[in-house]
Amino acid sequence: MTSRPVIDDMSSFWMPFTANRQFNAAPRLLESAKGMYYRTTDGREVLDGCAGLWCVNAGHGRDEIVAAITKQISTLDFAPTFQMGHPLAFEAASKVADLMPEGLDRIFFTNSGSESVDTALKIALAYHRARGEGQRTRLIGRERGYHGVGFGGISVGGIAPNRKTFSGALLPAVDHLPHTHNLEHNAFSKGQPAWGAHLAEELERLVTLHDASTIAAVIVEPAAGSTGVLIPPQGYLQKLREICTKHGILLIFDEVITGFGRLGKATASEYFGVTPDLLTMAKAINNAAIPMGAVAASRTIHDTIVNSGAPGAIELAHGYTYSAHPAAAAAAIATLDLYRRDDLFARAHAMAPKFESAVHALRDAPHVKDIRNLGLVAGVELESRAGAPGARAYEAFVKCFEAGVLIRFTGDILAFSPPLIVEEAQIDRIFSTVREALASVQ
Ligand code: PXG
Ligand code: PLP
Repeated sequence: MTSRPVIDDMSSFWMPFTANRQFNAAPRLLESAKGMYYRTTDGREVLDGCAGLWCVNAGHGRDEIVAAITKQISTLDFAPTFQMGHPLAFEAASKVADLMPEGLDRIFFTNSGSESVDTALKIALAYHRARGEGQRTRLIGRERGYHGVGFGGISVGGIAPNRKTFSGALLPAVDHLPHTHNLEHNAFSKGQPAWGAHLAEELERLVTLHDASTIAAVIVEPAAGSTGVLIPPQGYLQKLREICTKHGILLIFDEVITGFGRLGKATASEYFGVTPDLLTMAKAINNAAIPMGAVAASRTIHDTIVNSGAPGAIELAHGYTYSAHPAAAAAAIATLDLYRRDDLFARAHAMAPKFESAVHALRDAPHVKDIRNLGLVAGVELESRAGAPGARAYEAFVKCFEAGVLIRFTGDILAFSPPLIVEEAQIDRIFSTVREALASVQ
C-alpha cells in the first residue's frame, strides 16, 4: 500500500537514515496524530508502537503542550541565550533538574541527542582541563553503541556502517568496550540478563593499556535502543561505575532514549540505581514537540569549570543558537508537568509486566531468534534471510504499517517503544499484528 504523493516532485527532500530510492518508489506518509494514533495522507489510522522515534512518550497532540507552545511563540518567538536570558530557560532547567539523579542538577540545553552527546564529551574534557588534568583526552565508547551522528558521537559510537565512510576523520583518542549482547548465554531473557557483568572489567584492561591519566570519560547507553534493544546484564553498570570512580574517569550515561519514563522511572540511572557524572537526554524531554536536548552535569563538574575562568571570561566556549529556545522550553515545562500530573512514569512501570508477557508470547512465531525487554521497550531479533540481511525485518515493518501498526526495525531486529499512555488492548494489537506479519514474510 502506497500513500498518495502529497506533491508531484518528492525528490528534493534528502531523507535521513532512509533508503531514499526505495522510499520514493513506495512512500509512507503521515499527516496528523492524536494520542496513540497517526493518520496517513490516505486517511488510515496507524497505532504508534514506537512513540514516533522513541520520543513521544506522552502520546501525540497533547493539548497542554500545544497550548504552551502556541502561547510562547506569540509572546516571545526567540531570545538569545548567549549573554542574555529569558525566564522559561531557567524554569525548564530547574524542572529537568528535579527529575535528574541526586547531584546532577546543572542543565546545558541543546537541540538534539547528537548535540547533547558532543556537548557532554566536551564538558568532560573541559572539566579535566579545569582541574589541571588536561592530558585526559581519551574517550571510551562501546561496540554497538549509538550516540548520534556528530563527529564526537560517531567516534565513540560502535555501529560500523555509521563510521566507515568517515573513518579517516574520527576523533583520534578513542577506544571501545565490548558490547554485552550474547545469545548463547542470554537468549529470551526477561528484563536484565543474568550473564555478562564481568564484561565491565574490560574497562580495567583499557585503563592498563592507555593509563587512567589519559582517559577523560566512558560513555554508554545504560540500555541500548538503536542498536537493537540491548539490556545491561545484572551488575554490569554498577561495575562500570566502580571502575570509573576508582580511576577518576567520568561516566556518561546517554539517556536520549531511556530518559523520561521509558523504563518506568524518570531516568535509567534511577531505575538501575547507578549515578553517572553526566547524563545526556533529548527526545521525550518535551515530548518531541520542538527539537530539544540537554546535558545534566554534576554540580562538581559544573562548579569546577565555571569557577576556573577569570572573572568576566566565558567559562565554556560552547552553545547553540537555539539552546533553550523559548518554544522548546515552553514545551518542556508543559511536558514535564504532564508527566507528573498523569504519573506517566509509574504508569509505564505498571504496564511493563503486561508488555513483557505480550512480547515474549512471540517466542514461537516464525523467524524469531531472541526477545528482550525492559520497562516499555522491547526488541525481537529475527533470523536473517540468507544473502539478504535486514530484508525480513524491513518486510515485517511494511506489513505492520499496512495493517495499521507502526514499529521500528534495525538490521533484522524489530523494536517496540510505545508512548507511555499505551493501553493493554493496544499492546495486544501491536504484537498480534507483528505475529501475522512474521507469518506472512518469507
Ligand atoms: N544517543 C542515543 C542513545 C540515541 O538513541 C542519539 C543519541 C541521537 O539523538 P538525535 O536527536 O540527534 O537523533 C540517539 C537517537 C532508532 C532511532 O529507531 C534512534 C535514535 C534516533 C532515530 C532513530 O533506532 N536515537
Ligand atoms: N555556521 C555558521 C556560519 C554560523 O554563523 C553558526 C551560528 O551562528 C553556526 C554554523 C552554528 O549554528 P547553531 O548555533 O544553530 O548550531
